[in-house]
Amino acid sequence: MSIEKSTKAARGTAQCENTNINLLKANDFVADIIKKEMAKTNTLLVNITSSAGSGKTTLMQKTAEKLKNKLNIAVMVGDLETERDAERIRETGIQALQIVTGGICHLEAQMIHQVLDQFDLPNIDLLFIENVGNLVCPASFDLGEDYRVTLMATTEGDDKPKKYPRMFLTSDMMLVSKSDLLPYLPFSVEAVTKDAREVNHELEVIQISSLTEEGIDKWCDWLVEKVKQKQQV
Ligand SMILES: Nc1nc2c(ncn2[C@@H]2O[C@H](COP(=O)(O)OP(=O)(O)O)[C@@H](O)[C@H]2O)c(=O)[nH]1
Ligand SMILES: [Mg+2]
Repeated sequence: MSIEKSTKAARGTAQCENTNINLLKANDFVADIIKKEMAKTNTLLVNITSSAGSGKTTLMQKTAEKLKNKLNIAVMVGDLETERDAERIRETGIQALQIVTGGICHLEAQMIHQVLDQFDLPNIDLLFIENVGNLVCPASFDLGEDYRVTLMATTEGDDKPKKYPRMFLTSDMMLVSKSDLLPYLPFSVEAVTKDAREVNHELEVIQISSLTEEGIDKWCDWLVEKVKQKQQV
């Protein structure tokens, strides 16, 4: 590459970095507004992240089934296209709103804030955000959540926490999902937990299966406890 070209490329990169920094600053400003809104109504906000297909929507359905008689639950779900996940979640009888990002690979705080008035927040104990499926971009965007929970499916391979450290560093909980498939896969729960805790030593870990319900009660108890804590504040 010529000096002129490489200087131009370097300037381009610097501009991109500045744009990214400004974008993230703007995002954090709105995330703070969301936090304040949630504090007013004592609504627990949980951001669910993972790769595509790790079982987020199935877990939302299972969680709604288990907890809807105990807590008022609602979900907002982000995807690049279609209403499919919101339709699946609505079948359980709870409110679910689809946010179609139109190609954007993550949800931003502004997208959440824009739809908040469609929820009766004073009557919602637990609001989930099912983020767009990938372990990269959603890691950088604070959505004002109280907790970030990342699903790590047994079908993805147990080497992901060190490859995508930011997601695991910024999460409070890792759910090792699809545990019913463990007998058929070369996946070590011990190894994935060790790697994830080397990235984030405070990370909580629960092994779950939405199919056999392994770990689902433990997950639901965790949620109920966090809702209680939020409502005591
Ligand atoms: N074996 C197994 N399959 C699951 C489990 N949870 C979800 N799946 C399947 O994994 C696929 C993707 O699930 P989905 O909930 O749509 O994942 P999402 O893209 O993360 O929302 C679907 O075919 C589900 O039926 C589980 O606990 N065990
Ligand atoms: Mg989904």
